[in-house]
Amino acid sequence: MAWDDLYSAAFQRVRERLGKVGNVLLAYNTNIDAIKYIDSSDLEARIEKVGKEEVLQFSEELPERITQVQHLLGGILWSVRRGKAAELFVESCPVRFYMKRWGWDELRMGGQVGIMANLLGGVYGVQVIAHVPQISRLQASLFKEGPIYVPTLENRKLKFVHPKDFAGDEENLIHYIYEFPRGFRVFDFEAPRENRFIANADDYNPNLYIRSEFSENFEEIADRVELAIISGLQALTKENYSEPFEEINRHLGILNDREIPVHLEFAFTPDETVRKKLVGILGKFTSVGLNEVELASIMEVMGEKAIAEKLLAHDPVDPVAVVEAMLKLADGTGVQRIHFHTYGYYLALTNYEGEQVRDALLFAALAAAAKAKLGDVRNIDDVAGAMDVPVNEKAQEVEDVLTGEFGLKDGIAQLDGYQLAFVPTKIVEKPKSTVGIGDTISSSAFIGEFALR
Ligand code: 8BR
Ligand code: 8BR
Ligand code: GLC
Repeated sequence: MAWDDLYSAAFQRVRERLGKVGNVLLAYNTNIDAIKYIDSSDLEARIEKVGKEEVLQFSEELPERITQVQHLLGGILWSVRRGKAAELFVESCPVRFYMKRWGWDELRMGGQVGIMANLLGGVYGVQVIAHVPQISRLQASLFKEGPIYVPTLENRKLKFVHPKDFAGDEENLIHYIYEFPRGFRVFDFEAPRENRFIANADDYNPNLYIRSEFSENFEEIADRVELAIISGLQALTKENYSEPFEEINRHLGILNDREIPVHLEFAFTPDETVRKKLVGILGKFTSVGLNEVELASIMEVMGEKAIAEKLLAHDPVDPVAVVEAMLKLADGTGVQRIHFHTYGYYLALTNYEGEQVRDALLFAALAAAAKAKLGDVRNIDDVAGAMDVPVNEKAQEVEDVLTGEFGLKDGIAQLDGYQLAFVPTKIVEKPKSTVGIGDTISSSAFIGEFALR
């Protein structure tokens, strides 16, 4: 069948059944994204002012965290030069103040939880319970209308309210997102791809702060949900991970006891100790979502250096290397579903069969194209509108390879003990922004699959 036909059939089916998806728990990271579309002469002037040589040095090698303006500008330049995303924690108050004065063009919902809550609750109409570490008035105002709830205590009784109805005004957790388009020029550098650099001025999410309403009532919260998506573990370090990991393990135990499928949105985890620990607990998750850099970084800590290198060597990413890596990860951890996404195509390896896996990926690709095009998906018609975006041409060679290697047909192949699902994605030529597309893809596919079951 032609991909366009598969796309429209999948969209219709998922749309009709979204109402059947039960409550979804989303934990743990929510923040405010202050998005600045950077201007090249402004950036050049700022770099000259604080010392070009030093800034250039940090654009060769990222500092571990931001303690001076040179780190901030160097980090932005690091991302521009490679067309790669990166995120660093801002420790210094003067740098936080510098960013505040530099300003932003747009305030948007941020963090995997916040972005997914607005998409699932605000667009798909699925009930969600979200963990929001700090509910400031600004943070609350960024939630869409819809069945989005946070737990609160009233006379020591647990209640669920929309974040806008949460009484109290807590801190603003701001992440400054510096976005640039493909071809963006600074000095002699030119961005090979659109992307962003994130400067994280937030003391809660990086430490995986968990609210007491959540930790003290987790059983009761788990009793109310049918699915869970976990994220936000990526910023932990070997210094601070052990306490949050204990709590997360407790939560996973409670969810596992109730047989609630749990998805982990992996996200780039720079600390190797934490990454290893994450791989170690992956078997407690039903599903995991990741991109090529994240998969390669996992292969590295699993001692598979050669596969890691292969994953980063080609554009589009070599699908045979991806399948090899996914099989290693599935066999090594017992995770039942691995959803891989990259520029141009997605793959899902599952230890169960069915076309719903592929159809959910198609639905996710439409949501991703809508997000890329508009920056924010406002309603389900925006997702339908993405049908007009053309299917990525480069994906044909990927499909041919998979057909030759594994006998792929209509995007589905059988491997020993697993099913492989493939879809070519729709690529928006000039995306509005890049932040949050990965979250849109993973949550739409996970929820879409359950809608179709
Ligand atoms: P994309 O360009 O496809 O978005 O992927 C780049 C990857 O590099 C992302 O997964 C990004 O998060 C990751 N990355 C690298 Br490399 N260094 C990083 C860092 N210091 N902090 C966060 N992410 C980083
Ligand atoms: P990560 O941030 O987790 O890497 O997710 C980004 C994903 O967004 C990519 O894997 C790619 O599939 C998708 N994407 C990007 Br980046 N740019 C896109 C575009 N212009 N149109 C559609 N999807 C895009
Ligand atoms: C990370 C960032 C957050 C951003 C999100 C998008 O969680 O910290 O600012 O909104 O990624 O995926």
